[in-house]
Amino acid sequence: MREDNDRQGLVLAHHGQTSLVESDSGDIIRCATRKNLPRTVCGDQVRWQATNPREGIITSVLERRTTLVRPDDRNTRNTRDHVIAANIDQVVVVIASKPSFEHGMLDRYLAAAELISAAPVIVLNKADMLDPESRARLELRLAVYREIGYPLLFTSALSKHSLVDLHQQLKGHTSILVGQSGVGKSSLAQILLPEATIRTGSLSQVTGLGRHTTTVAMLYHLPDGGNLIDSPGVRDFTLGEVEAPKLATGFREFAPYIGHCRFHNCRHLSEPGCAVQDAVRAGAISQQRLENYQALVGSLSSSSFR
Ligand SMILES: Nc1nc2c(ncn2[C@@H]2O[C@H](COP(=O)(O)OP(=O)(O)OP(=O)(O)O)[C@@H](O)[C@H]2O)c(=O)[nH]1
Ligand SMILES: [Mg+2]
Ligand SMILES: [Zn+2]
Repeated sequence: MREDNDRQGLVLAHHGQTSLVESDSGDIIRCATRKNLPRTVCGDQVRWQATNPREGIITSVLERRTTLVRPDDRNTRNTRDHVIAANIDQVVVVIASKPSFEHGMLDRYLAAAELISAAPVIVLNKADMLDPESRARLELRLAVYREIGYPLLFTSALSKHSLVDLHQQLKGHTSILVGQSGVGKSSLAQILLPEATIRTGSLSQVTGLGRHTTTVAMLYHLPDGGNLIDSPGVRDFTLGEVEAPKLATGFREFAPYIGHCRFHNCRHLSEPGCAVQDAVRAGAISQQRLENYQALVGSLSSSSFR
């Protein structure tokens, strides 16, 4: 419902009942949300009305071009999916040698980005901690992603110079930094956004893991154009309910083979005449990527496959 004194705004962050809205004139306004509206998220375009000079109320949320969603743990009673951010066009998956990463989670993030048609970028941060040998090992482990066309950047928050390519990659886009807690998302954001004050936190000495320092996703404007969203780290990232044929489109190198399997509803698990499995045998698709895809199919409830 559009009202005459409504103004346009951009949600920079959402916390509790309050959204931080940037007005069309660049002011930051604390806004409540009118009842019966969906919960606003970082990156939402909204219409709002002032209630006093620094406060207002959101009256409508404009249609979202994309949403990055993290489904809630199915083992808990809370089954509501959690929208992390809206209107993003690039997903920057940050990984590090410490805390270490596993390919399954990386592939789940990449698939999630593909499924919302956001461009994935892989950033291996804390490159300063790698000796030449471990760097070479990591390059080899990650080579498959370069081969299938994903930008793969090695960065270090200790060296501004190492961020030149990332800086270029972010220009003009609305990107979100995602990944495990403690990999250095906020540290990278702080260098890219020298005007901002962004909290970072050390790893736990006991577990070697991050301490979940960032608690809400926050959108910042990049000095050279574009937006960067710093998001809270996760322990794990799972995909929501996706049907197998759709899930396969989250693995971009499968594309030339999809539609060439013997069975039109092939799930590329162990069906005979599967073109994707043939491509793995022929060395055109990495075995590990197929296995990660298959693990994902297995982890989603059977009811979601039709
Ligand atoms: N050596 C080194 N340490 C880094 C680098 N980037 C971040 N760190 C350190 O790693 C720790 C975690 O950094 P954060 O930027 O808070 O990590 P985060 O990914 O934002 O973590 P959450 O907000 O919990 O998700 C801090 O102690 C940083 O100083 C890097 O490139 N090299
Ligand atoms: Mg952080
Ligand atoms: Zn198949």
